[in-house]
Amino acid sequence: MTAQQTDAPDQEDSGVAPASSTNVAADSTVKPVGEEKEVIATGGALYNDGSIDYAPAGVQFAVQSQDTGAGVKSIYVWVDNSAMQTNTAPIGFNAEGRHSIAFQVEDNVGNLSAMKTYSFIMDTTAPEVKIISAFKGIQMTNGVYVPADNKFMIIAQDKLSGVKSIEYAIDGGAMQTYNENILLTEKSGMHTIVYRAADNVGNIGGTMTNVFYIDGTAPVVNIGSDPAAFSKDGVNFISGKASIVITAKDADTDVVSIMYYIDNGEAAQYSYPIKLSGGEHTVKAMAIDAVGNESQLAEYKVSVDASDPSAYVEAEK
Ligand SMILES: [Ca+2]
Ligand SMILES: [Ca+2]
Repeated sequence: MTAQQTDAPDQEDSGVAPASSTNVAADSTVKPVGEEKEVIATGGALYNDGSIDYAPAGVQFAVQSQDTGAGVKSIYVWVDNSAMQTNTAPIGFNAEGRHSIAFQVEDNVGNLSAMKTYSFIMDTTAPEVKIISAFKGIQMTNGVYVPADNKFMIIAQDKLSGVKSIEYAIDGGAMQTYNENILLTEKSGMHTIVYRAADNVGNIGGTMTNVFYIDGTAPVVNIGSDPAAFSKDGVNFISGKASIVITAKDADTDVVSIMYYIDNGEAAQYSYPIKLSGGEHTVKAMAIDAVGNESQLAEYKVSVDASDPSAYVEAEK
């Protein structure tokens, strides 16, 4: 059948007065496809990435023909690898992937046009989309915690027509276009980011949901002693055998580090117990939680009384 194309004479040599006919019903929604104006698409917008057209599911193609002479008699098409058919209706496709329509037009006096082929890629799959947290969240029993200044990135991939847009919304707000990393401005507590992506032929993925918690509060640090100090005249007295004890609690996540300083010395990692020499001392401490929040420096002044009391007997005279 394909040998017919070599027989096609040049239509301009027909010498017949100009007249035209078309066998495709006019449709105000039709659009030319690529450079092959003979093929038009209906039922969905096409996208061209510079090398080939992409079409969504449901698209149909019609072959337009025109003859400035005796008029068009038939359009012959070869759809993908199927046998030649006389085309009478728009051509639809089911499978995702590359397709082709080869076509040839015959006029009423037996002239055949050259065979042309239109190729496109059907894209029926929405992009895959995922969200990535800059801070690797801390898993607690009620959920995953991130710091208040965390950033989220949304990444979408589409293997055919490509990603056109990503949208997201925070805490039930309006969907907005994703252009750059999402920088949180929310406060401690539970939050939700919903997000989705669309490809260039209009396939929109399902809405994904990311639930997370913000830990925006630093631990609370307390410095004391074991046994407890004896307070006298506003001074905390402990014996040389007592230990300095530092505790820290975090409302949302865990305390991962407690640093302490004695008398403005070098910072050290706290481990129980701390023993002090006799005299006046100042102990300072700070704690860091699992998402990196640092507490204020807590301060504790203590007087270590390392001398045993003495007892004496006074002789009566
Ligand atoms: Ca796609
Ligand atoms: Ca915290």
